[in-house]
Amino acid sequence: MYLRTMRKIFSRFRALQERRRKALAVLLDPDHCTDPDALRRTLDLVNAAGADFIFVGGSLLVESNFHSCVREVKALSRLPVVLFPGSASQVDPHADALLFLSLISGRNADLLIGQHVAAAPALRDSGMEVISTGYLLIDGGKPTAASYISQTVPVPADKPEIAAVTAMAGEMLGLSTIYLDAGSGASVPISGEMIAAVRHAVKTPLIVGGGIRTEVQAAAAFVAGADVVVVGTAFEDEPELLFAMAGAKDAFTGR
Ligand code: 1GP
Repeated sequence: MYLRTMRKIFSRFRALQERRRKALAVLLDPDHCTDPDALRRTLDLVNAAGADFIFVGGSLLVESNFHSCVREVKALSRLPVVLFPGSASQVDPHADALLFLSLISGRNADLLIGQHVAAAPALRDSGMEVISTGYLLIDGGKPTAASYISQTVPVPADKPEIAAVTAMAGEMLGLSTIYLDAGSGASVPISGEMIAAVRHAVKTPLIVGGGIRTEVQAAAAFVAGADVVVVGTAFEDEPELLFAMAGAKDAFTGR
């Protein structure tokens, strides 16, 4: 089953690089998707704004609606739904793919390989696309749920060389995608210098998120080398902002 799985979403990531295009992912926190009417309105806006992917997941979920959230999102949007799991319990075969995140900036064995072992049988049986992803937490000016729950120290924001060699090692280990994250709600997004250093260090698709709140910040991440920019908190605070974010993407790619 696993070997037959198509790599549709990863192929889309790759195609972005090859065609010099950019993509926008909206991160939905299942804990904030408990009201069906609000979720419907949210997805109407995501669909209309021109986002490319919907990521679903979180470092810590306190509600029990993860699976219903994934199914509802899938039913209400034509966009690919990609799981961004905080643990092995955040696996649902209704999604199109799962970022199999190994927290390579940290030294917490459970998040480097432990949760993956626990999730592997269900993932194999699901036939879902699994995208091996080197996940790096970068200091975003304050502790975040990701840094606290993972009990790891983020890469210092002024040490792009550390992020670059960490990503390089991840690529050498066979991880197919790199995700640089300042953590949800970060005070400051990841610098262009940091993103560019990682961009030059690896050939994998590069996802960047955490603390991106403006069109200018999204554009800066794209210019520095991000293939996919992820927006969560800013979208929750001001949904209409998504149109401007999508504009940043389209302006960069000249569409
Ligand atoms: C966090 O990259 C995502 O994992 C999005 O962060 O919520 O700050 O946009 P924000």
